Amino acid sequence: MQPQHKRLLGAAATGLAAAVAAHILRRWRDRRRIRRMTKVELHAHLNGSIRPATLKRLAAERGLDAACLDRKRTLEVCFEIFALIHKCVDSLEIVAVIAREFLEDLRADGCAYVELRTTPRALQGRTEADYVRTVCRVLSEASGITARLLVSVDRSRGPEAAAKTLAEVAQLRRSDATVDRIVVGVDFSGNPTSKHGFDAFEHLFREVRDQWGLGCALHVGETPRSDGDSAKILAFAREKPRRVRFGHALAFSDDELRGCASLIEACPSSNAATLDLARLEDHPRLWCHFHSTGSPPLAICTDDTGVFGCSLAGEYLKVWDAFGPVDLVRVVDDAAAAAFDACCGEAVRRRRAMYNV
Ligand code: 6MZ
Repeated sequence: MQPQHKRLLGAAATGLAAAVAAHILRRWRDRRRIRRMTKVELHAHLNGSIRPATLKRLAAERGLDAACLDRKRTLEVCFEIFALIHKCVDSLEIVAVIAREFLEDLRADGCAYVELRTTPRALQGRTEADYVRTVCRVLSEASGITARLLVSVDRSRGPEAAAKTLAEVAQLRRSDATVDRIVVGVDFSGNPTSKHGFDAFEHLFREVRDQWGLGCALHVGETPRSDGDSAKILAFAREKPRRVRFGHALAFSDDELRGCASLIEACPSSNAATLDLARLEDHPRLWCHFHSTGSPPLAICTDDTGVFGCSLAGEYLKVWDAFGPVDLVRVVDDAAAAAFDACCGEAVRRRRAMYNV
């Protein structure tokens, strides 16, 4: 090879190496910034957020078969895992432990404000009201993070059970100042293939929204249903969009969602698993949000860290890898604006001022 060719080749190799190094450095800096940035979590189910190590330990202590944990996460498998978790989380002491551990994990991930949701259960002779009181105490004692509660209505338990739970919560809100401060909304969740449609629960959500003045976080369009359920949820939300957020809302176009809800709670790992997506780039709601204008605001959420093996910072990184560069600070601001407690904005400002991210 001619000396001048050797020199050219050397210069090209040096240039390429410098470009690769700059790319790696930029990527490392982006990832570090996203990990540390101030975040908001609006869609996380308490029992689904159990630490995997805690779940494995509890299952082993109780001699329970945990084989479902090794299976690919379809919607069906997720609900088998919830059944296992519910067998393991069999006392209010354990409920308190998993709540504290999850708050710790969120704080480490840069979360300034969380709305945790859970379905009250009567455990070991204690009532559903005791369950709500316990969770509210733990959330009110959290430090370095502001935590609020959404009471979950599990559609598969049916409307009578939901009415009974909400009557107890209404009573508690009147008699317990901590519960009154911490409970900021009601969630509609549970197996989306359940026979119970939203119409059986609508009067309860109307009461929560109009008489209690609280927010409604409604799971909708997580999986297709043939009974017009989604249309009823969308119509309910359209009446007072600022009081309603949607969980998942995977099956709709931007046009269908317009004017319906203040925000969509997107859960990347959970949605990718239940939709069986090969790549997050194909997530229908995230795709619309980042590729079209006029798409409703969305929040990046975890859903069930214990079931999907994800984390809040990890979900932000996945979105960045699939759609970046995108404005993640705006995503957090949108989430803060749609929080059911206005104190979220202050929690976000405080953390940003303290950590400068
Ligand atoms: C619908 C879900 C869910 O309430 O015992 N839950 N409901 N779709 C999902 N997507 C995967 N993930 C969790 O937490 C577990 C309960 O949350 C609801 C289910 O009712 C599940 O049993 P809690 O704290």
